[in-house]
Amino acid sequence: MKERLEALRREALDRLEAVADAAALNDLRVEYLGKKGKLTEILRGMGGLSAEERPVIGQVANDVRAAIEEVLANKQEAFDRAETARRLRAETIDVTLPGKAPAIGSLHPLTKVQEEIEDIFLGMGYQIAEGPEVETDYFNFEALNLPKNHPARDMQDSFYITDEILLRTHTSPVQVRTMQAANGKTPVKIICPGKVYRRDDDDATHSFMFQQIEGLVVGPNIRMSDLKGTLLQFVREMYGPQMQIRLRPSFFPFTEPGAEVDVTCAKCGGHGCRMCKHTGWIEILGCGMVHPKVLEHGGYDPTEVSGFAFGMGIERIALLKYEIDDIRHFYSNDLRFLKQFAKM
Ligand code: 2NL
Repeated sequence: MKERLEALRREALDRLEAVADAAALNDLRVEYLGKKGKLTEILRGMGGLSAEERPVIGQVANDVRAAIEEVLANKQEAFDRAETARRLRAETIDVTLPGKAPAIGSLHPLTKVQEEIEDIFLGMGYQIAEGPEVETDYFNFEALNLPKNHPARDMQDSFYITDEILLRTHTSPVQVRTMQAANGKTPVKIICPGKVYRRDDDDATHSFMFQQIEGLVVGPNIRMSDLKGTLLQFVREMYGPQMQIRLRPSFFPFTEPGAEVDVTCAKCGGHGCRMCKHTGWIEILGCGMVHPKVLEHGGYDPTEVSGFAFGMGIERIALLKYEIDDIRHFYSNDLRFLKQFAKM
């Protein structure tokens, strides 16, 4: 039995010496040391040994097992080391390679123009006020001196939700809400940016939704000259110090008097061109002195305070600033269009 054990040791060690990979190593472990392995098979014959022989053979068997286990462990460690080295080589990254730049988005051109306008008025001491896009008939029309049956209130022109609730058609309701919240105190000096909705058919210059900024100043002795000076300052900061404005009489139900404001045509510098239809002027906004009835709805006594207001479409300001020919570019989300504003 001792000879069989020694032969087993030699055979096992020889084969372990030649083993090629970790899988083959494991096969040998099972073949020699496993529960149904060759060593166990030999030891099964120990029952037939005498009491003196048994510990001697037992000692040999343990030596053989230990010898095989030691070589198995050494081989296993060598294979593990080789595998780790192979993986490290395979997973090497060249940290000196140029990286892939992440795609960085940019603000929408309308957002940029809105922020630019906001900054100009913040610089003149205005506060920004916002309010709901779903409005009541009272705040959107009634309080702005557009009584029931006024043609501008035609159901066909607005998005009504119920008889009394609609999508706001201008940001003016925010201004009425702000006046009421001020509780008769002055000054009120705000701009109101936001989305407004009108039931227009979309074309190059109209959209059912557009973004408006309105301004409102209420206080004692607020005059038309304050309005004019404010708008001139705004236009020069927005378009350049050489710009001029002119006011033409106009009508809005919520102003008295009302006016439309033209600015020097940026394309020809006022000399006349196709863009300004050879007038030298481009219309950019509407304005006026706040109508006494609107002041009353705001909680003021129109014999004690006065106010001016103005309103502009952000799309129109942006179209002129960037010489864009169609308002629909702003809403189509074509990256070829939007990317042109990324670095501006
Ligand atoms: C335009 C013209 C305008 C106003 C808006 C206003 C608001 C109050 C009282 C009086 Cl609370 N007026 N807003 C005045 C004149 C013109 O907007 O072209 N918008 C796109």
